[in-house]
Amino acid sequence: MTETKHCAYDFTVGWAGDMNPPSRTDFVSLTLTGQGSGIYNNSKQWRRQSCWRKWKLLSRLQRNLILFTVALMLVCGIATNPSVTEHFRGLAVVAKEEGDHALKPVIHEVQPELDKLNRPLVPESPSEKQKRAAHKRGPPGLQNRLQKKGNVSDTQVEKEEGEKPLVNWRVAMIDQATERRTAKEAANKVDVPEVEQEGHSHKEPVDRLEAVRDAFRHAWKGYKEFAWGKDELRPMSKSYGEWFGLGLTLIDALDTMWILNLKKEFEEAKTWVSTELSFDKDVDVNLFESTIRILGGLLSTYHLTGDTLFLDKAKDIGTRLMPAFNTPSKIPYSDVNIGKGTAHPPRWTSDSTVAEVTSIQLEFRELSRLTQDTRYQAAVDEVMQKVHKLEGKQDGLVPMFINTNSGQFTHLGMFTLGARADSYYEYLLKQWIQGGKKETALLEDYLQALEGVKKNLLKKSSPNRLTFVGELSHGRFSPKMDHLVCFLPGTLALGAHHGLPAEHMELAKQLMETCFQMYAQMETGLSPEIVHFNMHEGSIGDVDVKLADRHNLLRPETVESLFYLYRFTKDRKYRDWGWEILQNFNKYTKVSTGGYTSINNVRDPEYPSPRDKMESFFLGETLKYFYLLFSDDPELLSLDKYVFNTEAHPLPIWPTAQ
Ligand code: DMJ
Repeated sequence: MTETKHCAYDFTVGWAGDMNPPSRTDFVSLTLTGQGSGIYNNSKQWRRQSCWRKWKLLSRLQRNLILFTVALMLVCGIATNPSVTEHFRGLAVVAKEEGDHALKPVIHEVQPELDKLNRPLVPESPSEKQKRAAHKRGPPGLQNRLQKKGNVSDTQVEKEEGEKPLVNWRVAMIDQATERRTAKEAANKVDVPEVEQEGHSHKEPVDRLEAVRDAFRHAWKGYKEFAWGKDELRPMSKSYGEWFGLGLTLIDALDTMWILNLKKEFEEAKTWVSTELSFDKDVDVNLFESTIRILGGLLSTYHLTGDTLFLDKAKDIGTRLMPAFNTPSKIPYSDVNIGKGTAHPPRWTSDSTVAEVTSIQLEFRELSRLTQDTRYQAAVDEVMQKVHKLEGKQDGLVPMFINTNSGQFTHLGMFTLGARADSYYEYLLKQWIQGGKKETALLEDYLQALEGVKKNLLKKSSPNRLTFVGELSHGRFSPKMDHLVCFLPGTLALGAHHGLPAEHMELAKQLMETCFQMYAQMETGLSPEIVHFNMHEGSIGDVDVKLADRHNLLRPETVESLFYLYRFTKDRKYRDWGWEILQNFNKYTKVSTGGYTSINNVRDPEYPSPRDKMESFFLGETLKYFYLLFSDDPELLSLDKYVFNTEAHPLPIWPTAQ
């Protein structure tokens, strides 16, 4: 049977056999030829000839239309296939990146930065709000603190075991991006947290302590393979960076390994300390950094293990740092050459920062107690006594700089609890605790400073009324808060635990919430280095982050405070917040070939932009505080027996007899 249909289009389709040219070129002739026509010939050659003949019979317009339609269908097909679009986007970006900078990893999806900064200035529609809320980690409007199912760290650890060696860092990042996608997909499927649902099930199918140990092992794997004995791992380029040339990460991590019961790793590191570590080196080190990380790390490891190897090394480095105090004012220089025994300020100034000169006391005081050599303690006590009496404070708040010649504060009128002043406040309280709560000048300075904070720096954000600590510059308030300030909730809670007013604990809880929001309100669920809080009525969000402040250096302060708050309140939400943060570190900063990297952009979950550096404090502090937060054992470094230095190295509270 042959059937010819005519439609009002200039289009002809012939299925087989009979070639019926369209009677008019402005009609579509659809010719259906069935078996019953008796002329069915399906040989290949016949089909080719017949098609070609039909094609030749078409008018030019008809042929063009057919070609155009086929081309259109092809383009639509390609455009709607996600794997193909992904591929093309990737290629475009790789091509651009290779032109820009040959060492940048593949970006899977790049939107212009500004595009994302342009958050709506007008209120969003409810559906838009929902969409954005779904993208946020944690509680938009302080509600949804439930974490999603799908433990990325588990996936990655499993993967690592059977993992093929990756060819280069670029592949490593691709690998991470794939893991992120998989985790996201998994997370989207189940919204109810596996670990603790509302009402607090005490069943914990995910072993959080083990997850921290896994994270440590992963960080250590990178350090061991690519940076053994060096200061810092550069995990993306599988290399290392030197700062002092003293194995900084290894020393900073010693007591963490002991606490996490990673015996094999600890023994390897100890062997390196006993056979390789030498301080007899012509090298300039920063007094503060080497005191809190190296001296502090060695002292605490000595206390935990009882091994005098660490005490001997502590004494060696402590003694080599002492020339820093040979200044006209007795306020120490920032830098010391530990080989030559000389010290000097930075090249551009004779100032030291106040935090640096007032946050070395716990360590030197402990060194004196252990060695019975009073010189260490005498040097650092003198600094505290001088600072105690100095002019230039405002309600107990200290400026950020102090001159090593005159012994006076400089850059007067600027007050912060962030960079350059932070641990001054922390060490006032901790020295008082370390010394058995007898040194009342320290306590007075601490209490007065807290009054100064309340009076000058404490404000509430809009719209959610988060309590935050801003800064003061010549009487002008700035709603800027460094992530570093997040040590404060923990310190306040510690003070309250040691008998200071209960209102300190209340303030600690409020600030803890704020510090958590600095993570939860970011697209990666990781805090930026600095935030600015909104204070005007009608603000859409509480937190603004400037382009230059979007990095995350794997810092510990919020996790540290979560640990204190959990220890003292036993409120499990602090653990859940910490767990959320740990998972986001795993999601966005874990490098599959080993190690974790600091990142440039906490607002871009598609491309957080790795900085290729694992800071020693990630192992020394961040992972240690995670472990202590998840541990059920209050006797594991009891806060009635130990005080942690500002690098998370526990030192004993002195027995009251002393
Ligand atoms: C650490 O070295 C210490 O915690 C210090 O007090 C502040 N900076 C880093 C961590 O952020």
